Amino acid sequence: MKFIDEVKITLASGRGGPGCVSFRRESMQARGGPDGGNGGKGGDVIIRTSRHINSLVDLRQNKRYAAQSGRMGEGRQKSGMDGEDFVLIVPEGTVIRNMDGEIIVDMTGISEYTLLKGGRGGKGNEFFKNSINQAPEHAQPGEDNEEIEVKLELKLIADVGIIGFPNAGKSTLVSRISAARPKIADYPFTTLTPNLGVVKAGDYTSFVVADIPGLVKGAHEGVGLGIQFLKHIERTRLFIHLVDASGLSGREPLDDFMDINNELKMYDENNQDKEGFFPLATRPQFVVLNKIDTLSDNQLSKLKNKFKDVTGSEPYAISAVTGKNIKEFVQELARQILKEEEQ
Ligand SMILES: Nc1nc2c(ncn2[C@@H]2O[C@H](COP(=O)(O)OP(=O)(O)OP(=O)(O)O)[C@@H](O)[C@H]2O)c(=O)[nH]1
Ligand SMILES: [Mg+2]
Repeated sequence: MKFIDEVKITLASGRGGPGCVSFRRESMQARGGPDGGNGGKGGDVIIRTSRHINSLVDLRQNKRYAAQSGRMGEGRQKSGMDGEDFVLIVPEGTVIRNMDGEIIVDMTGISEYTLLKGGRGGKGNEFFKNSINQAPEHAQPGEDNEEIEVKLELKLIADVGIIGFPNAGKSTLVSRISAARPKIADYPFTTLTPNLGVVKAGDYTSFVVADIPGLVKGAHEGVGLGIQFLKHIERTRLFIHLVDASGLSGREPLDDFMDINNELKMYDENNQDKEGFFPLATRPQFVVLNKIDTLSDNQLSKLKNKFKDVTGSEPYAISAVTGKNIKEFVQELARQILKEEEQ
């Protein structure tokens, strides 16, 4: 199944109902005083979040969603019925943009938002009665509705994003630390859509990691699967930068590390004008050497030093396959996430 995270729809509130022109019927009089009621109010378009849905797939069924219009007023001062609101249920974290790409509302931490107001009902002729004109023949039309075309965008709400070259072992790591079971294989571009995994670190702490398709040098120019998947981890607090330490790829682990960081910089440059954008290159990174089961102690310590010279601190060293150092790594990650949350 394709990962659906973007949908374009038109939303419309309801028009106001027209006011009514009516005159009382009285037994001895041909025409009594005006008694036309007001039109009903049109329904609003309300956006509401739900934790029970996690994709926008259901919204693909229709292109246009509309609230009901208000009904016309009636004689005997009876108001028309208000139109029913249209409630659009979206997953938490859905961002709604207009067609120029500007954010209208970000449904993160907001449970309900009135996007469009229904039109007001028109006044009936009774309203226009005064000492000069006691028999007004006119009523107001209902107010127009509002209509807008919007783009809904759902970003995965993950705390930690895993970045790295294809085949670095990102999916293996996710399957090792969470209940998620992404596809794992010994060739690049195994992961084609992002996967989320919930990691339990102790009885009361858990966090969400996102495994995204691997990046390669030139990704910002469309090489490999491109960098469109980075948008799924724009919101994460931290990155795990996973590096294949085995050397079996034929590339230098440190080159891989630098190449990916460079791609993040390019991504930032290309997106810096987007409203609400939060740059990736400066996000805290956990630098993690994976596949250390393939290295001797000596090789590993040399490699660690190379990284330390560049980053200023010693990288983590794990084996996603054998599980070496994974427990400690997860604990450290959880500590760091809690610290970020407190800030
Ligand atoms: N020896 C060894 N192999 C590993 C380790 N972790 C992952 N691998 C192997 O590396 C290969 C790629 O693993 P994946 O988890 O699919 O890699 P990925 O980073 O998700 O790759 P893409 O989805 O293509 O980006 C698989 O054959 C794994 O078994 C490790 O710690 N040690
Ligand atoms: Mg993968």
